[in-house]
Amino acid sequence: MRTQVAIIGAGPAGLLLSHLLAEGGVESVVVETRTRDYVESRIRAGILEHSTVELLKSVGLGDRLMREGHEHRGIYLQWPSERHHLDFLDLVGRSVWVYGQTEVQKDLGRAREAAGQQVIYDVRDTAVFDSTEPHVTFTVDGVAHRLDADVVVGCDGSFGPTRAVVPGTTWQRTYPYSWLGVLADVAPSTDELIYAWHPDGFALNSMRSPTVTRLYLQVPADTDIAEWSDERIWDALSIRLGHGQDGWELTRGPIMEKSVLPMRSFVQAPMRRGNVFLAGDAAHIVPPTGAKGLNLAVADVTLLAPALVALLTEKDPRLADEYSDRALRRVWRCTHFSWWMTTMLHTSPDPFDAQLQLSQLRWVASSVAGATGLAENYAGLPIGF
Ligand code: RFL
Ligand code: PHB
Repeated sequence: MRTQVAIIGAGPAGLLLSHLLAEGGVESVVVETRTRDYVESRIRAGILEHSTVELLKSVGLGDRLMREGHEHRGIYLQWPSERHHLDFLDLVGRSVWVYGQTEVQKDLGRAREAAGQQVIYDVRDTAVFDSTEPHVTFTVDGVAHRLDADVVVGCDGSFGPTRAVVPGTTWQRTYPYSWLGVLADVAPSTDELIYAWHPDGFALNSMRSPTVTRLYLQVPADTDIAEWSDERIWDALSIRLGHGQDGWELTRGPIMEKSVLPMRSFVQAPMRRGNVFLAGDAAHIVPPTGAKGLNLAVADVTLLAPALVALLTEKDPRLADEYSDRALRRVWRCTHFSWWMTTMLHTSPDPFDAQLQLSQLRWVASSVAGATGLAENYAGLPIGF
């Protein structure tokens, strides 16, 4: 097989890149190790920042998002006995949208299908070769295939094989806690997300739709999910989110899914070697507290697609040469913001940290300068920042 751009991974980065390349007249083939059903149902991120929404709308992927997604003006920041609303629209003129990554994946999958685009699911043994003849090998049902391309892009997430062929410098930070995430079949108890600091640990009240709630609890990094019965989860959420405070109630319901998500910050640079590029989680991971992972993947491919179109159709390498440096500016901004939100909201064993965190929270919630800084980063800086 031969194509112009071989893309490894059919997550949001890979499928959106394929979509944007097709808009620019460049052909691509996507290979994905999981089945399409799996990719479209795995529960991950839920918040789209302003520039992600604008980009999806501008390339014909915004219809269902506008119909079924929910625009949020801001978030609530909370600590015991206080809840403050930060209104991003008032502060920075930009909002965010609640629209699950599962829905983004379905929209992208349908768009690729409608365009007759080749996405090969359920492949095994993917290997990436960077040389004067870049190519990818893989097997499908035990049969070996080779895909030759002008360029290979690794959109294969945090555990994919492409990162290893783009050697560089890595930076990382681990955190001594994880998130226990649950999806519950119950109407959200809040109109907008609640980020709650509590001495027992952080809690987040998010949502997916008017009937489905997404909630998270800070738990120790080595937590065994078997130790968390549904009742224990709801009890902890009620305490940390402030059930009963000022008449607010957390409504309980059947838990459809629960899992423990490790937290990590990771950046690898540069995001290119020769004809092989990296985008999304393949190059960087952020802890989910700033809701940035999916949005950063979108921002990367928004820069990479025009760079590859110029390289492959006009033989103009300038944007491709600038890609890694430009993408990394935003990556480091989001890495800092995600680390800052994480360390401000997750409790540590050191009581000194708690005082600093509460002071920081009071400042963010009461000062226009503090609130604007959070709003600007959360609602997202313009692409190319
Ligand atoms: P993805 O979505 O991980 O997609 C990578 C794709 O590459 C495939 N792949 C391969 N394909 C072919 N051959 C191979 N050898 C391959 N190895 C891997 C994978 O199957 C996959 O389909 O990366 P992408 O596109 O860069 O998108 C990034 C976002 O998905 C990610 O940043 C966010 O979802 C992060 N994230 C979350 N963010 C939030 O804001 N809130 C969350 O609750 C949240 N939950 C999560 C998450 C990420 C998770 N990961 C990566 C483990 C929960 C999890 C479990
Ligand atoms: C989610 O709904 O999954 C979600 C929302 C906000 C975050 C992280 C996850 O910061």
